[in-house]
Amino acid sequence: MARNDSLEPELTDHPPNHTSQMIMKLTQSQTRFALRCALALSGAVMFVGCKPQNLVNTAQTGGAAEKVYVPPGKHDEFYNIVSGGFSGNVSVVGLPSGRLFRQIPVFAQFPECGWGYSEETKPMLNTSHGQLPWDDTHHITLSMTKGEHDGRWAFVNSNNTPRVARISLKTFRTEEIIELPNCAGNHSSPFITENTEYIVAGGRFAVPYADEGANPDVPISSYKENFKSTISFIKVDPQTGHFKVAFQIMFPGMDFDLARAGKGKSHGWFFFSCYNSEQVHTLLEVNASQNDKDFITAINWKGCEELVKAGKARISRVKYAHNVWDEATHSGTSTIEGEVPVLDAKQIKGLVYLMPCPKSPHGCDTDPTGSYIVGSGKLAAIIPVFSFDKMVKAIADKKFDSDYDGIPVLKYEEVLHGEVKKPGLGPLHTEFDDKGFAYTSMFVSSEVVKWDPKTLQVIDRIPTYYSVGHLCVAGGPTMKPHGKYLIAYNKITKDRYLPTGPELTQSAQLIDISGEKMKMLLDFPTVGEPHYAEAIPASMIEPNSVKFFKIEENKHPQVTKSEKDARVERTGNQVHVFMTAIRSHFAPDNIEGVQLGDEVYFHVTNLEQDWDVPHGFVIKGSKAAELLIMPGETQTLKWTADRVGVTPFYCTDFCSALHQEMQGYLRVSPQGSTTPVKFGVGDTAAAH
Ligand code: RUQ
Ligand code: CUA
Repeated sequence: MARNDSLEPELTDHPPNHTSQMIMKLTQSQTRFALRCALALSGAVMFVGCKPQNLVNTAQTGGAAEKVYVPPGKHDEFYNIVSGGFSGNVSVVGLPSGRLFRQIPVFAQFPECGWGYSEETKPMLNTSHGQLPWDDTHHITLSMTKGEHDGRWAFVNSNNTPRVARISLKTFRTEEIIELPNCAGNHSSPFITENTEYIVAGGRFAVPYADEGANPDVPISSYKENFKSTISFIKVDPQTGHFKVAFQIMFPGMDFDLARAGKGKSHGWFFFSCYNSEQVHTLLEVNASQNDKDFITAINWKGCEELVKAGKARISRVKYAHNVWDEATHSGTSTIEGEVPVLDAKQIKGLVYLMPCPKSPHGCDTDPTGSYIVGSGKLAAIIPVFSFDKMVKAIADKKFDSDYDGIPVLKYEEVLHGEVKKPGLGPLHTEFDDKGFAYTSMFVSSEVVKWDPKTLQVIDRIPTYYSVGHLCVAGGPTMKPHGKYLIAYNKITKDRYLPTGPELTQSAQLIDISGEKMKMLLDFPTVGEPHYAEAIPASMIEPNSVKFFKIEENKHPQVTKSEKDARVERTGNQVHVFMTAIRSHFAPDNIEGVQLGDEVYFHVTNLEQDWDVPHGFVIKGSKAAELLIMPGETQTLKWTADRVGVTPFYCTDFCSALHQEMQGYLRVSPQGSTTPVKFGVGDTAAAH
């Protein structure tokens, strides 16, 4: 079969090792289809082998290289803000080049810049469990105004210990992290409303509530009675971006997976996919695939907001951390919050409905007009598209099937716009372009399928290498997609790159969607395992990028604004070094009078007032990572004097021709020694 001769699912270009994996993931109803594919596949392999096929398909040749080539000195057209999955962080990639510019540390300690190691950044990783060094990021959301990107912030979730973070797109730094109480497995998160009114986060695991008065020590087998799922609405301050958990909605135990806000006509609603409507607690692989349909949960959040305002929510007393970075003090603070309003989905009549959705839905995506809601059942052989208008009508006409634990279930046929037939296997996520088309990732059949949301006709398909998860169309989740590129984030790369032992890199593949047919342009390795990503035109971010911090605005309590103020102070067994860094020396760079067992705090201020001149600081035996101090900033490294002698310190960032000279010594004497505290630079060492 020649490529793209037919728009029927076609699997002839995958290597043999992929077949068995595919078949394992199929349900009975799909086996016949899969067998046909497998037969075709083995035929293809016998004929041509898999390598040549790969080459043919990748090299959509002629001009692909040119289209991704950004000549030296020129900038990329888009920023791609990409979740790092199990790296715990976020990466910033240029498109179309695929070049990695930065990793933004968020939920994982990051030794490269001291995130989570410096005294100022430690509070950012605080939680009700204490300081956590790692988490798992899944989804990126960019801030919006009137349903369009506004280039202010990126938001990202942590999945394991439920938190949501806000990243400034001016400094590319994490500015805020809030923990979500009454929640476990923060997967359906963070998703955003049209004007960044709320960031919304749904829990994947139902758990017994452990708030005031509740006893969470219950048998796991009492899931149906005792386990609850929670969706959190986090209010975002329109000026500062600061978070507040405005309210939560408690649901019967079901697994919320993904979500999207309504837009335009459906603004005011939120849609969540959920699986495990069976409410099982073991071997979900089998037990949670029994029901033919799970649900898309539709929530009228504007109505919920009103109820909370009217004082109708129960106040749940719980402890959760709220960490805020202050750009003036260059420091984070962590506050433990104590309560959150909770609504019960069963009791808020008229605000929550369930739409049946086939086969354990994963992705739940709304189109740019807000008319359609696409559910992607991981095990379904079709893609159901729901109509917002029909949903509103079905609610008005009371077209209910039944109720699910007290929540009305709408009739499938009454809310369905239609089904995309034979889209491929294992639909996961859908994105939208600027011309009104939809693109769905097919995990099992490793391809992207382009279709028309109005007619539900498949228009084009392109293979990915392999097992694609999320897609990103630039501006895809907004009301005004930028289009042009689609990036496929693949889970498995197998034979695509030079092998690196048992672990292979995940990959991103850049696909040109400007024409009728999709064209693969490039694939490039990623950091960690990207789940979702967003892309935004560079022109919306680049002009606002912060170049340095103004030293006169530095309000760090231990700032040293000029070299003449550099000093060493002892209080008990704590020694505070107020140090400056400027090309190419530290002041002071000779320090004496420290004693064995002292806790030494190096408060280093980078006095540079110029773009791209960070200084690093580290001292031998440091149990923290280095500091990487931006121009105008102050950061603190804590170090314990654990042996007598003279210990060197140096700058780790190549800052000038004399960077290698940017070094110094600290003398440690025995406890009780009479060596006076003495410090200096040049020969000005003064005794104190
Ligand atoms: S997920 S690959 Cu964590 Cu968004 Cu679907
Ligand atoms: Cu400062 Cu190298």
